[in-house]
Amino acid sequence: MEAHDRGATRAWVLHPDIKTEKSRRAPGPALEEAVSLARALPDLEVVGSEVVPLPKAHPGQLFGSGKVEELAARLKAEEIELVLIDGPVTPVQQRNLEKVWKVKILDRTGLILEIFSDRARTREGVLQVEMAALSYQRTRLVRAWTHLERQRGGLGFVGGPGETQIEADRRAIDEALTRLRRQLAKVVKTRDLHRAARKKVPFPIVALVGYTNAGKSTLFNRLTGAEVMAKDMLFATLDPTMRAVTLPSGREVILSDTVGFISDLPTQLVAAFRATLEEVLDADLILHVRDISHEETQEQAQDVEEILAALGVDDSTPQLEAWNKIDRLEPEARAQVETLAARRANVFAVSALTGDGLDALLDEVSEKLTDPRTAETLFVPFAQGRRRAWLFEQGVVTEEEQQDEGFRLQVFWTARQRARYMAL
Ligand SMILES: Nc1nc2c(ncn2[C@@H]2O[C@H](COP(=O)(O)OP(=O)(O)OP(=O)(O)O)[C@@H](O)[C@H]2O)c(=O)[nH]1
Ligand SMILES: [Mg+2]
Repeated sequence: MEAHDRGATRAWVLHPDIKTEKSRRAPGPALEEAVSLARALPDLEVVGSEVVPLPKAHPGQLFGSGKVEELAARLKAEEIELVLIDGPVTPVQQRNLEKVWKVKILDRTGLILEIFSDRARTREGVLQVEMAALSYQRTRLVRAWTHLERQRGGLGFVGGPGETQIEADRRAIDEALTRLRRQLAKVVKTRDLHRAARKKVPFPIVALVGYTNAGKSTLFNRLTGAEVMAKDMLFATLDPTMRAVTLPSGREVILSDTVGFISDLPTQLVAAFRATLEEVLDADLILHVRDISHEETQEQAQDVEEILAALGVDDSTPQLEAWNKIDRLEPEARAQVETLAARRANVFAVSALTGDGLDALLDEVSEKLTDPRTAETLFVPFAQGRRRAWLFEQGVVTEEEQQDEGFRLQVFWTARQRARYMAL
């Protein structure tokens, strides 16, 4: 979003509460989250917000005509320039509403893409956001194409007055996507090399994951003494950061802080950020940070688990949950949360802000990482070079001898590494 000379863009936030929607969210917290998302964009002033109850979505204008008129009057009186609609808006609905309301419209995906694009700092981050935005634009072109009508989108999307123009736009997008994919592959490769180098350092990797604003960066900073931006703002962190830390037990680990998750994370973003998100697949331990003081903490945890599962994280990576922000709870609620956490082996009630509960959590992190190792002899045929390379990457090879048909290797590894090798 561009900065306006005459101050912030005046914005209005709408959460359509569609009764027929299967994955309907509680409207109150959903609207609150949408407003937080809007606030996460710079140079934007959220003038007002509201839930719009809808029996069903209208194809042409999303809302019923009475509501559209009513909102038109309000938006005009408030001099609104941008309306954020927390949900999917079809290109046709968008064009129609922009015309009657004389405002610019951004839907949830468009808004999240704008935030990501504002946050991207590294080359990889910038490329990933560009790819996600283009893939999104492309789907809007395809849909508009069936209507052969002019349309505009939130990120200054291309408009095309007819089939040929749209076909041309689509081709241009495809070409741009191919270019980006190639550039990204190069960046990822460099990073993979760094990662391989890091793997040689025998420190296990602990990945912090969680819903946006759960307190990952606050915890990261507290444990590492780093100064990653931690703010009461959605998607404060975009680019992954890694730091070595010595735990109280003396054990050294590498802690990684990364982008937070959100419900209905645009698929284009998940696809584009796969490389970044997949770092958690490589982790030796996943630390799921939850804002236990949030009214939707349960739903948020479920969203995070779904995204982790979609990325391919399975039970082979040990997981711990940090129920964060206990300092925000009333004494009674806090005692209850602490009792509940104490009963579960992998759950710890903590406050990243005050430091409460962190010692117990870190002891368990150390504990979980000291997997017993065993020695074993393996035979790897020449044809399985990839498996042999993996063993070296993991740093588990203690001896190697070349034979007629392959290599005989002595390894010293954990049960988890063994299982992963077998699955290769
Ligand atoms: N009261 C309280 N506030 C906390 C605690 N941990 C984090 N916060 C606050 O919660 C907000 C979000 O914290 P971050 O550390 O930026 O959250 P994050 O998970 O990194 O968020 P993203 O980077 O957006 O995914 C900040 O205002 C923090 O100060 C805590 O234990 N107690
Ligand atoms: Mg963060």
